[in-house]
Amino acid sequence: MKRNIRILSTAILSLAAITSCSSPNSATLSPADKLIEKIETGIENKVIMVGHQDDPLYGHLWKYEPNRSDVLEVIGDYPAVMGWEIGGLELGNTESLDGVPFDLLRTEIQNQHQRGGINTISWHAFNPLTGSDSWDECPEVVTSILEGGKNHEMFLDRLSIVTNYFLSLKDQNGELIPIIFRPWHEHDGNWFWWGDKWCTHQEYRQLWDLTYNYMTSRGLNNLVWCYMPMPGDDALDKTPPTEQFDMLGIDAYQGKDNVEKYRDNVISKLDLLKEYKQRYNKPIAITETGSESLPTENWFMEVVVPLIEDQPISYVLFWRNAWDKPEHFYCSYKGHSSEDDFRKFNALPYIISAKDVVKYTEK
Ligand code: BMA
Repeated sequence: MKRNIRILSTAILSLAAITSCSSPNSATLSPADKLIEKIETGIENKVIMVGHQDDPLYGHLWKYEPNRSDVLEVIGDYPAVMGWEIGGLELGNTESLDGVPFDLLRTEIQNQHQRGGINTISWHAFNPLTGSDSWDECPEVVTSILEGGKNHEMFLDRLSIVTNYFLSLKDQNGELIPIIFRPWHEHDGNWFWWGDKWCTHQEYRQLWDLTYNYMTSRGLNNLVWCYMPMPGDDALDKTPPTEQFDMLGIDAYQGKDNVEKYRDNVISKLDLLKEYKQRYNKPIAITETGSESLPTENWFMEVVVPLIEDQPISYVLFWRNAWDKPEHFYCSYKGHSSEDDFRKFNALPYIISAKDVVKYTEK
């Protein structure tokens, strides 16, 4: 799914079109290329897609009820973008670290694709060195899984399991479903074993390279690789080569009622994103955000809206509403005091949910 391969194939297609006197058919684009085109079209049309993590799988105090969704119950539609988590898949587990069965997850990915919506996947990978989870802050893990490291083969096995799962994400016609994939996210912090403190910039790039090359070589042409630029990084240093990523995203959370800090953080990260957008000519998004338990009144309209209106972002994704932790929710749900505010947010003409994705993102 390298950009230069795309350019080459576009050139071949254009030539074919000239010789056959017909226009290039979008059916010949890879699933990833089609999704990138949709994302770019949405930005050109100045719409922002609303996203929610794990939306139809579970919500505030409920889980696995077919067709249920906290967002649906508040706004009358599913989110345009659904985020999913695969941590634990690489161990051969049948359920994710959040207890979600991967078979059920596949079905919901297919449902979201079928309704015209967009899927994105994050991966809180377990620590291959200690066996603990991804928050196991620990040096030498990345070194141990790179080529020559003692866990390299083990890591390739894990990549293989993840790749096999991605290869199983197919639509009714047997076509691979496009996915925005966000591996090795939030590497600017130190809370994950791939965090900034735990590996050099070069090792991080090698980790990305290994992941990208392995998965691509196994035939995954449905992944839109999303890289998170690092604030303060004066570029090109940690950033993967341009042909190894397709879009850019940031994650930013509001701590308890700390609105000012959140604003400053989002503004500076968006500035960085736009700088990268310009430099690399790739679409951008707010790939994770939220304020746990939504303590700030009218948070969506008064805090989020001023930050995102007029910004050239593809989507904004609010983090999950856990079924088993009553305080751990980032999106509105039926009965919560933020309901009206979230409805107003979604009623803005430029905020779109699942039913409008095709209309605004397909040419
Ligand atoms: C975190 C929290 C955790 C969860 C993880 C992966 O931000 O929501 O409870 O396990 O994401 O989904």
